[in-house]
Amino acid sequence: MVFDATEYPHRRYNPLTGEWILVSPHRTKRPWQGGQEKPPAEDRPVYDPDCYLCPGNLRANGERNPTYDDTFVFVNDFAAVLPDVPDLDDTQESLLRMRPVRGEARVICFSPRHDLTLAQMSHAEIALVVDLWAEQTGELGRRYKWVQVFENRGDLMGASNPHPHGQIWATSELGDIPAAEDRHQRAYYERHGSALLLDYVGLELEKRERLVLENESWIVAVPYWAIWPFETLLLPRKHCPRLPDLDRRERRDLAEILKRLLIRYDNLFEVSFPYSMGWHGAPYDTRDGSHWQLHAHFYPPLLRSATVKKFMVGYEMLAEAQRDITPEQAAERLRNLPDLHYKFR
Ligand code: H2U
Ligand code: ZN
Repeated sequence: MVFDATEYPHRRYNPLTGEWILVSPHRTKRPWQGGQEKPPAEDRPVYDPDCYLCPGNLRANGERNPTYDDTFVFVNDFAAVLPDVPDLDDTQESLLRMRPVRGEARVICFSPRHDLTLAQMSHAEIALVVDLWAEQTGELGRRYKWVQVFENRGDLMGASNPHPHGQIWATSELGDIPAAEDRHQRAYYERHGSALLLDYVGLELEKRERLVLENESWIVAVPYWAIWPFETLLLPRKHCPRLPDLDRRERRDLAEILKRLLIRYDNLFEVSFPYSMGWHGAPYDTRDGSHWQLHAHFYPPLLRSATVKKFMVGYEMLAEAQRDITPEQAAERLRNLPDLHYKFR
């Protein structure tokens, strides 16, 4: 017997977090008689009088949105973190430890149009969202260690509203995932004298089997250690620690590659594709960001059709994450999809 990674179960290592994932490529043909999700409603009006994000409308706390023309940011009316929290000593010796956390949460509308998604916006409109992500990150980074820019898209990911929007949570403490990424990138840099994710970009450009898209400034790959079936990692080709460090060219190219990626995702099952995405830049308590390479994670929950979702249950909850199709197979499917959105065909 010869080991073939497209046939035999194996584990893959995630060098960013130090976690392992179980890959079961022989399992893709199993039948599914479980739950099916409803595909999202596709026809939305340009303006919805009941939407709390549309221009000019009232929000839950009674404030009225301005009649904005492109992007719009406001403080989350139900913020999970607050700026004013009293001090508390961390009782490190106790089994019952607690630490206070300070922060701010904001909501950002990508467009005044209720009916659009990022995939359907123009390059110029997406570039304004990129600029806003960068500007907000820089501003909050002056006061907080961690700035998490993210988007939850679609009912399946628990988005509360289809209006194109994202969120930003800034916190005085690093979350567990960025803390692990920081530790692993730092250790790699100390050992090799180069940045982990820049070396990874080089590897993916050389091997090409997990590459989905590339342009002058960016690449998109299904990472070797991907957990979600069609998970991707978006990375700049050159060293860049944080969103505000991106130059004009990189921002323009980012808008271009984002649109192409999101169109491919929509084309995969011909449905407005649900996902959670977010940016990881160097924590703001680090002066020297040499070890850290900016990147965005895309985590889509769909598995084999618009209606069959991947569940992280059982073994995944109790032992470690698991996937069926290999990252290489997922990358090939994404790579072969057209650049033209299915709605315009
Ligand atoms: P999600 O769709 O990703 O849940 O983001 C919507 C956010 O908008 C959510 O965090 C906030 C919710 O707290 N929100 C307001 O700030 N004002 C409102 O009037 C309703 C929802
Ligand atoms: Zn709306």
